[in-house]
Amino acid sequence: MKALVTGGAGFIGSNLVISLANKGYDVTVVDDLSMGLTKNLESVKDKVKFYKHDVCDHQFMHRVLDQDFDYIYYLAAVASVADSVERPMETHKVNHESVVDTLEYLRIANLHPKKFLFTSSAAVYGNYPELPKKEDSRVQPLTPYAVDKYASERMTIDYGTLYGLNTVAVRFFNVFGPRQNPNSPYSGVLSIVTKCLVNDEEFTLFGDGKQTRDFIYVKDIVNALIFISESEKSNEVYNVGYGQQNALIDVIKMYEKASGKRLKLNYADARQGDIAESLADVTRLTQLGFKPKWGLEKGLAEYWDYTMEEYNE
Ligand code: UD2
Repeated sequence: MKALVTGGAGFIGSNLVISLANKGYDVTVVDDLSMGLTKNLESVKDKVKFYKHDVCDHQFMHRVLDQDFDYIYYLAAVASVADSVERPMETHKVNHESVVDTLEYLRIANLHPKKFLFTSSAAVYGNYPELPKKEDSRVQPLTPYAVDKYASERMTIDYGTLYGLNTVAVRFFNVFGPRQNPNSPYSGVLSIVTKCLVNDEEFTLFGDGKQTRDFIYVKDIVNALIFISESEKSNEVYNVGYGQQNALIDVIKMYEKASGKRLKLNYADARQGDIAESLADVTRLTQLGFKPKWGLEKGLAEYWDYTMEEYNE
């Protein structure tokens, strides 16, 4: 089986590539390393074909797509919401135009992967209070990032229904785990907590800690992506979370237990625009037959073990 993973050197991408390569897939990665790192793929570097290249180079992407993949996982993106607000046009090229160009090339070159999977985000739901978020809940994309994610997932589904491609889109909730980069204030909160625990640094908790999120371990995300792409069903959008709502402060406590360490907390005002509650309705994914293997507590424990191994190397 031949798989293409764009953004395969990033946080979720590298976890996916490692899993696919270890399952025996013939994996090709396109990543310009603007956010990803080659060291993320160190363990599979002899098994994976790697192109350091921008997905916005359409001629290049067409040549890659001509290799006729069975599965295409489209994870390349400027993953920072803040960056999309600073540079809306540039991020639009990556987060939307490159996706449409890929779909269009599949159409005109008459290429028919078993699945084209686009990765979207819970950001498309915005600030409406209705919970849990169902795939057909109202959307409210409040930033260029969210607009582009929503537009790209619609294009993905429409290319499926209009031109007979097998496509799916997934909306990630709050993903955590190995290789998530903690170095921006907008990095995933648990990567920042991890860094603080390792270095005995103070963690700034924005708000009272009662804000809730549907955190999901990256290995369950990867299993879900593979499961969804291998399923018969196409032209559908799936929420990917656990369908469990946890207060940030409770997750921190769970993580303290898993790590055997105490986090030094510094409380600060809630971030402007911070969402109070987030929760996925995962009925659609569950009905497809997917069951997560890890869960929050085991995921946190494994994330900590991984971090310690890295730290002691
Ligand atoms: C997630 C996505 C974001 C966007 C948004 C849409 C991530 C990393 N971010 O933002 O891209 O899709 O969902 O709803 O997945 N926090 C602290 N201290 C810190 C950092 C964060 O207290 O140093 C808090 C933060 O204020 C928030 C919570 O932790 O209440 C989670 O923050 P986050 O940035 O990991 O994720 P979120 O859900 O705000």
